[in-house]
Amino acid sequence: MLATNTMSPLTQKLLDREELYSAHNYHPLPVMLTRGEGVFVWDIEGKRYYDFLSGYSAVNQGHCHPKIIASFIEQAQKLTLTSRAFHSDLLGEYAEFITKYFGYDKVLPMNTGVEAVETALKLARRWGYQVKGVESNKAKIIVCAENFHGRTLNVISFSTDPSAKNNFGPFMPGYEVIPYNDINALQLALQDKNVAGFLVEPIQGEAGVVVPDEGYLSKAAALCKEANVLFIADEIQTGLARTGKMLACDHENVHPDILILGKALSGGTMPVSAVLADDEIMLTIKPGEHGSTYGGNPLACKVAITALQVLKDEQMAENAEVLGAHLREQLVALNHPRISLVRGKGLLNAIVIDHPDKDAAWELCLQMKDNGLLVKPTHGDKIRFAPPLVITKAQIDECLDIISRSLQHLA
Ligand code: IF1
Repeated sequence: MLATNTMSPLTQKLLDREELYSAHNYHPLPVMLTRGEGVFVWDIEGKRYYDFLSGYSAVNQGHCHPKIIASFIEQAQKLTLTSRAFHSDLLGEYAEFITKYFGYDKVLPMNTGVEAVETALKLARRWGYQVKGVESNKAKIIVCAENFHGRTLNVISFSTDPSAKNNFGPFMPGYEVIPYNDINALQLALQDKNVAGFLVEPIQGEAGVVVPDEGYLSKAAALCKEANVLFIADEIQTGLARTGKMLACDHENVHPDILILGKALSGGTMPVSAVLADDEIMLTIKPGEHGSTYGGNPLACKVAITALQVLKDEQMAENAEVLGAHLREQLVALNHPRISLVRGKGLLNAIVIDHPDKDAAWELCLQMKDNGLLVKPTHGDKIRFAPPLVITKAQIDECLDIISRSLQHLA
């Protein structure tokens, strides 16, 4: 049976309404969701699916985690926002909790991931001028090709993805793009005395879960230290237990100079992001020089404490490590002629589909949808498999069966 792109009249009606009134900046799979719990989501017809995208790794703790939701409701009925014009009792509690959790002097709380990336870049430049002694207005940040760090004009200035960048110019100067996973290229770029930072994803998510060579992160961090350049890790997607360790950098015992977190920091309830650094870097920004209306709001603080606590209490990193290895092993064992590659770490994985039909990955995703599993292709031929970290082995095996049955339709 061919995958169905057809849907119920009600779903079609809701899709049409969305099409009419909402911007067309995405091309979602034709499914209309209305409820989520743990590893499952339900559509408006009551059909249940495994969520293998986890809200782009924002619901690592599972949809509507009961403890996170309880914290959200409790705080939402008490105090949600004071602005930073006044203190709230929760900011200090959260700041102490998260800085001790990851081992930094301070945190600068923001909301979306890209705001945290922008904040990290501002801190790196400011540190470059005021501490390292970079020439005025000449600070450079090294980034990697195929990066994804968000959608603001500054951040897409160093994107190498035409669909994210074309016809949005003019762009921000001060960035040098080098190949990912290339230590020699980094060593060369670090010779420039005006380099303030190196911004890198420990695993490139949007590029299709590109895992660098063993040792790349630790060598890169060592080279940055030698060159007095800040190693800036964007762990917005790879962090918070997703890759089998609390941070992807932990696989190589790398302690970034600036750590950027987002997505699952709130367990998928609301935008919460954070930048962590030690005082030498963090205190280069003085009162009134950076901020945001919602940054560090009490609701976000309360939710983030619980979201971080349940990761440890429920040993989600350990679970991701074990079940990720099992998932990859079984995907390889399918030995399907159209799967050219299986790669990933922990429960951040992807398969690469090798097929003359450029829509093959999309068709496969439609088939998996019909069979009760939701994923979506990235960059055409890669399908990311990133379920919530609360998934069980039995559920992984059920999903492997769904994937296997769906692949049978891929000639
Ligand atoms: C989209 C995926 C992309 C990120 C990393 C910063 C941000 C993201 C490593 C910005 C956001 C989201 C954005 C979403 C698609 C999704 C994504 F890989 F996670 F699937 F694009 F790469 N750094 N990733 O992954 O965080 O401002 O969105 O909170 O924009 O299409 P944000």
